[in-house]
Amino acid sequence: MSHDESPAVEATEATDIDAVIVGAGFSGLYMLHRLRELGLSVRVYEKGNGVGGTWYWNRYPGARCDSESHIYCYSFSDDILDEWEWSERYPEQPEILEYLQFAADHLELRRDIEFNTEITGAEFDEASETWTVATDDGERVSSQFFISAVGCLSEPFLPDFDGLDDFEGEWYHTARWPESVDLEGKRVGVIGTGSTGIQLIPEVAERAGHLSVLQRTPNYAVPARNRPLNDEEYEEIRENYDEIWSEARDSRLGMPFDTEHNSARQLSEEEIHEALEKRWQQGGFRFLHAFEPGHTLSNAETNEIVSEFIRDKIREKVDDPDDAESLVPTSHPYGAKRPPMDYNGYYETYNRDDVRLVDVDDAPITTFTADGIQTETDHYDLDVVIFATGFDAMTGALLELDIQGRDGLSISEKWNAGPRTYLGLGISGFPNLFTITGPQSPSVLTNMPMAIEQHVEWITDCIEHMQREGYQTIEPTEESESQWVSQTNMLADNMLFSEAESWYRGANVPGKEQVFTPFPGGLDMYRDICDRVAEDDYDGFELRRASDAPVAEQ
Ligand code: N01
Repeated sequence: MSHDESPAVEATEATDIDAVIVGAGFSGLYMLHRLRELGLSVRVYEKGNGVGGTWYWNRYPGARCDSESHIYCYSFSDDILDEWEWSERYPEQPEILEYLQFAADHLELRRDIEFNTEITGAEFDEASETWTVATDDGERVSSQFFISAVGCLSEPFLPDFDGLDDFEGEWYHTARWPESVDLEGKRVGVIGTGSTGIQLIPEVAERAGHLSVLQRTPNYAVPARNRPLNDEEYEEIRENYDEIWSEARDSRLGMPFDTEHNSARQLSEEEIHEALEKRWQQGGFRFLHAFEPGHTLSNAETNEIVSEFIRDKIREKVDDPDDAESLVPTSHPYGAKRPPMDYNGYYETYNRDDVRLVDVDDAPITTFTADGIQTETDHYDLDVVIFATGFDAMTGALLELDIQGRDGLSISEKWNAGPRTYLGLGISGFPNLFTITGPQSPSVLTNMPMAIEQHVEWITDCIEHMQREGYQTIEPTEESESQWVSQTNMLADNMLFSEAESWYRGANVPGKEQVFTPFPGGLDMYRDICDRVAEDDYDGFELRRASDAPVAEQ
């Protein structure tokens, strides 16, 4: 063991199966279904006590998906599409959870899932060319394939505030929200105004006696314009599903929305305003389609027009001019951070007498006390504090698995200067490890189920190919990995992402290496690249037969 003295997996008797999958959310469930169809023996390990992944853990008031419900679901099964009906334009957390439970039952997936079980380590054994995976209940399982379906936003990030242990009130992180929390009449503080905070804050204001929102950076919230879906509308969606999915698959964001192909530069001021107002009324991610989304995200001039349009809308909604200016984002361009959605009057919430905006950029939080939060200038008395402070995104949950590849090299050692993958699907030095929506794949920059289905289907085809051709292992070459990392960085450098301190770049976690992690070229471009790689005999990967010299070096 050359790199890490402690083995990831203690040596005891292990069981043989074909594939281990970690996580029973959208990705893990579909991966299990597809590999079972190939005839593989598969086991899924899930740390929660039910299916759902993100939608199992994020139960905070107001939790809802910003992708429209009719496309935030599996497209692969006509049965599931026929039998399920979404009730609103954007699905609420309990409904998505119910949907995933329904899909798991429909596909009879639960018998291969071990709930309440955490992976404590995974180690690649070079002699047997298999993975040995250990769980927290002492089980060890050996398998040919090890597949991470842990998601991109799964490891909560809790800032390291002084004095939190001394706080005598209750505190919660939104991504570990208990079954029930009573906020009625209490003095509540919310830290964080990202997508989660913006969904949560109006709901908490309704329940709490008094709410203090501790904001460090204001954000650009666009109205979602949620509403119930009526029968005719649903009928039309059902009739057009083939077209909807085909457009979604061939789009940049995995969403079948018509895009204006104009850049703002070609339009008069009046035409620009009209285009933006039309999309503002449509709401949600459709707003991002007022101009070609890639253009808005890469052209500073166009972006400034869009950003200024939103700033004016914020000023119109907030009564107090000081609060309005504090809520107007100026430190980053629109879209350089993940755009949040406003479902229920986020900005108007600050017009309530029982809601106070606290600018913790001007006067940062210094410590928690027994009865609240002390900033550099004031003390806020609080009964409950809610951390809407986000995630150790993209890499956090994967690194938690303590994966060791060839020569005992761990992923955290390999990634000490930031994540390195080939296509976000595989990692050199880690044979037969697949990472669904891994770093450097489109994932969070798209409608997630579309990105997940593309990955799961690519992995399934790859494993089928290996079985057919008699290969034991597949692993990216270091060269292809380096090229992919450079290509992803180059695309990101040509966009405006570097102008925000975002979780896309790991900038939200102190000490984390700052590298832009999702592939920013769009799902359509990415799908073409992956298809070409497969057609070209898995170009950039090395395939080996059992205990053999390489069969095909690409
Ligand atoms: O987390 P975030 P999130 N002191 O990292 C603040 C997805 N999502 O959970 O901006 C004070 O965006 C931090 O401040 P700043 C979606 O992809 C999806 O909201 O760093 N404040 C920020 O305001 C989203 O982007 C849905 O200055 C501190 C906030 O906490 C992603 O999840 C719904 C602080 C964190 O914002 C993450 O969103 C909800 C400190 N020390 C979320 N540390 C769907 O629709 C952090 N903050 C599917």
